[in-house]
Amino acid sequence: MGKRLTNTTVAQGEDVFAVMTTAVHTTCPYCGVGCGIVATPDGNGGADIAADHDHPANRGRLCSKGAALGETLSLEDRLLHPEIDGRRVSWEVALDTVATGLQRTIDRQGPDAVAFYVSGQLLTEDYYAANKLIKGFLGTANIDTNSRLCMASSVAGHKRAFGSDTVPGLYEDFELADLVVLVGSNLAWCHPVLFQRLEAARHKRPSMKIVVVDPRRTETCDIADLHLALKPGSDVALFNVLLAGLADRGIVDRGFVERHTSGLDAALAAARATDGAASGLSRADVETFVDWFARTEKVVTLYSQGVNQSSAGVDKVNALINCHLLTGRIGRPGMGPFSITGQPNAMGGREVGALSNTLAAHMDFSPAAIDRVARFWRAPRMATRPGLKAVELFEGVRAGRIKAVWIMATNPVASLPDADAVREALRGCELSIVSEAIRASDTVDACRIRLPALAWAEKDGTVTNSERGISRQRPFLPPPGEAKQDWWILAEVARRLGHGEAFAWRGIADIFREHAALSGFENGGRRDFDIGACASIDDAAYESLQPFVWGGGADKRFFGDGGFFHDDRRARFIATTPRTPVNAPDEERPLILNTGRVRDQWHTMTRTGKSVRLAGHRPEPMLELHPLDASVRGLVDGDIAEVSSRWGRGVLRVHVTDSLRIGEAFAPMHWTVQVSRAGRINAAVNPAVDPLSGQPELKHTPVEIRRLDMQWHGTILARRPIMLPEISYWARIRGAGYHAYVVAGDQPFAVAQRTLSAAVRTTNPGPWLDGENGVGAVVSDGRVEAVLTLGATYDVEARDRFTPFMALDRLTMKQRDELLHGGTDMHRGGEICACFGVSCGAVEAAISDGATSLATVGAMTQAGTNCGSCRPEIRALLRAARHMKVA
Ligand SMILES: Nc1nc2c(c(=O)[nH]1)N[C@H]1C(S)=C(S)[C@@H](COP(=O)(O)OP(=O)(O)OC[C@H]3O[C@@H](n4cnc5c(=O)[nH]c(N)nc54)[C@H](O)[C@@H]3O)O[C@H]1N2
Ligand SMILES: Nc1nc2c(c(=O)[nH]1)N[C@H]1C(S)=C(S)[C@@H](COP(=O)(O)OP(=O)(O)OC[C@H]3O[C@@H](n4cnc5c(=O)[nH]c(N)nc54)[C@H](O)[C@@H]3O)O[C@H]1N2
Ligand code: SF4
Ligand SMILES: [Mo]
Repeated sequence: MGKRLTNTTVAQGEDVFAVMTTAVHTTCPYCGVGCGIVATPDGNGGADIAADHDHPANRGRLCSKGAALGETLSLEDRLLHPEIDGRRVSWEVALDTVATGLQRTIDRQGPDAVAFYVSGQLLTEDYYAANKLIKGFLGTANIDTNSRLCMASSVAGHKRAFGSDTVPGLYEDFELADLVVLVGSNLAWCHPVLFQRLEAARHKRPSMKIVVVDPRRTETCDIADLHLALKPGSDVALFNVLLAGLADRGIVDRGFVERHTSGLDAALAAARATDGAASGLSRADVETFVDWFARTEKVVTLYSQGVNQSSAGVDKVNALINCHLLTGRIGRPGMGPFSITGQPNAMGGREVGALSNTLAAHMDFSPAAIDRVARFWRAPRMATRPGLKAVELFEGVRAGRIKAVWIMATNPVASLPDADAVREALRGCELSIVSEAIRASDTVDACRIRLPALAWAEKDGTVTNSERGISRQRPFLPPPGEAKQDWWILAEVARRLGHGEAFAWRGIADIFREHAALSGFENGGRRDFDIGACASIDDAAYESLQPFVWGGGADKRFFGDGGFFHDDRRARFIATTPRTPVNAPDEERPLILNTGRVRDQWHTMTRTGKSVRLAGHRPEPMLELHPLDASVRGLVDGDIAEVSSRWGRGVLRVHVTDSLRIGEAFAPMHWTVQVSRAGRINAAVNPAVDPLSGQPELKHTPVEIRRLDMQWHGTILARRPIMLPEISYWARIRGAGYHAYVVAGDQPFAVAQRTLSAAVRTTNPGPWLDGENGVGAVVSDGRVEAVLTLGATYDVEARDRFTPFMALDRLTMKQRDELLHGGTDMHRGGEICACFGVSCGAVEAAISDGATSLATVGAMTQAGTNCGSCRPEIRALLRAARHMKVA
């Protein structure tokens, strides 16, 4: 359990902790599923975290990340006071500096020299405040959100098809469907609770079919009846073939098409002209897919970043929506296209209009809407045209067109493509401001003015999940240090700029009511988003607000009977033509780098990176490669390799796997400079964008990969952090009461031994003991302070072998000998179950002792019996064991 260190400015903190011990119903701060959580503070700065059994999104379920939230609450890494140029300042000074800086920039260069870069991890009320300030009062729409990297293509695709950015369906549609098509979604790892719901539904109704469309064989494929490992980027070709195939078989809902749509002929002509071979799939597999789709009325097509993060992202979205329009399978139980959102409040961001090309309350920059919003806000300086999109926004900063940039709740130096250029842009910017919860991140390091923000456990407001469900996030811990909620910071700056009246909210409920009122303002059913009824709720009703889904008819779905939001109320078929990605592989860079997520880390690891139990699943930044691509490059599992592109490079640990297609590599997006020297893969990632949505092509970068010759590999476990010398590769891993480092380098072995042991001893003093096989340790008063092991090859199990010793307060002589001989064998194979800390080795042992199912493995080891996120991996081990037996 994470403990809060109280500090001087939380003088009253002890008392506050003492009163805050009742259970609070709140919402998970991670993914867009939006699970309900019950948090019970322990009176000591920590809290017990449990699933909310009554929340409609999860009904008692949580995934490994949600279940580990209690481990992320400690304050040691938090930004607790405002800072300017590394010096602590008062809020007065910080806010005055921000306000005068923004004003001076606007006076000299005009409002377009100012930009905000915000996030789907802001609460709706914070998000609303940021958008109102810049678009209504500073006079520019240069506000974009990290959701540009996440679902901008879906927004654009929805608008083209429906005339509005509407997600038509509900989560229960996955359970009601007879065919679920998952396109570019690793649901098992990225939306685990929905995956569990899907799994449970299919268990109940085994006739239900699941198709996964993803170039990689992911854990999600574990429950797939058909995995279509298409060529990356070729989704439009596949869905065009589907559209033509459906039309040819006469699977057309003529009534729906005639009454509610237009544009079918052009779309069908484009589909018929498509070369199906472009997807690289076998004819038979495509035929099966078309057949199943044709034969099944209840189809849901769920899609995510494999669709959105593409230079053809919007076309991919429309190509798949076309198939649902043709068959009239939309907005009815168990049917429809479903864009699953990533962040907890990606949908709230859409509602407040925080993309640079949208206005508040699902409005656009049409003259009527600009006028309407300006009147509602009584805005003195309304933005009148769209602003810059994320990638261009930071190009603007780098080129000096933008002189002042304010970043809130996102880490662009790690998460934007061509990330070195982003860092350079921020370092060269006159006025770089960051509102952040933590003290050290790649972005915080690059910004001059740092404003401490409240984090999940402390902040108050609402979020909207992927099914349009609005839930409250409620504080259950007192505000630490001088940290403030984002809306307050914005309102204080607004007041200093002379707009006090428009930002004179007394509290969070005031903002929510204003946001709700705007959604209903002059709406009359012309805009999908209308929660105008909430404009009059009182503070008590806001406080006790229960989760609710906005919009749709009685059954909460949109478009089952037409009613689209184009002026003629018809949906549009969009003619889509496959095209090759903007930057294609060539001789120099023949491989395609795909990037994405792993099960137990969240984005740039500022929170999940604090959890010991989440550290075990994927401890290092792994570069996955197909065996053939590895062997021609002389690479084997565990090697260190450099990935290089036109934009930059990364250095990662190689993992060879046939779950990838030949010619492709995969790297996780999570590692930053804080946790790995060169694991920050976005330094290499392609900044090309979709021409309509501006969403970057994060899944498709031409790269070359080469083996780096390492003279030595090593592992360090140390109670206190180490300042490592310059070496080729390192990654830091969280342990219980210690820090672990895996290291590798190209200097001579003896040099490494000397410099690394010196680095260890600088912060972990005590008597040094030399062991065997390259092991050395600092053991003081019988307790291990640090242990270092170096060898010529990568020893993947070293960390597991030494971990048990760090839990001991005093070593026996036997344990000391064991340590110096190279550790113990208890934890072989890394962790599989984060909830109970069960290793792969332990699961394999249970299997060889006779476990044959999830249930028996669970009974013998506890693995998989809590959150269930590891069940696909346990099943894979069971399958592997069965294959071994057969073979
Ligand atoms: N554990 C965890 N969960 C998360 C997050 C996290 O950081 N960690 N982040 C959240 C956020 S913000 C988001 S946006 C979601 C993302 O959730 P997902 O979109 O499910 O996750 P990704 O791993 O980014 O990408 C999904 C898949 O797209 C595939 N793909 C790549 N190229 C193509 C292609 O051309 N076509 C197709 N069809 N597929 C392709 C990749 O191989 C990958 O398996 O996850 C959310 N949930
Ligand atoms: N290569 C590659 N890159 C990607 C992706 C990919 O698939 N591949 N996916 C993209 C996607 S979909 C996304 S969503 C982005 C995510 O990328 P980011 O948004 O950059 O990632 P996070 O680590 O979630 O950053 C959130 C930051 O906000 C801080 N924070 C948390 N709560 C608060 C708060 O209440 N207020 C303030 N002010 N700060 C807070 C956290 O400490 C953290 O530093 O990454 C994108 N980048
Ligand atoms: S699925 Fe996991 S990460 Fe997503 S909201 Fe639920 S508990 Fe949080
Ligand atoms: Mo995302």
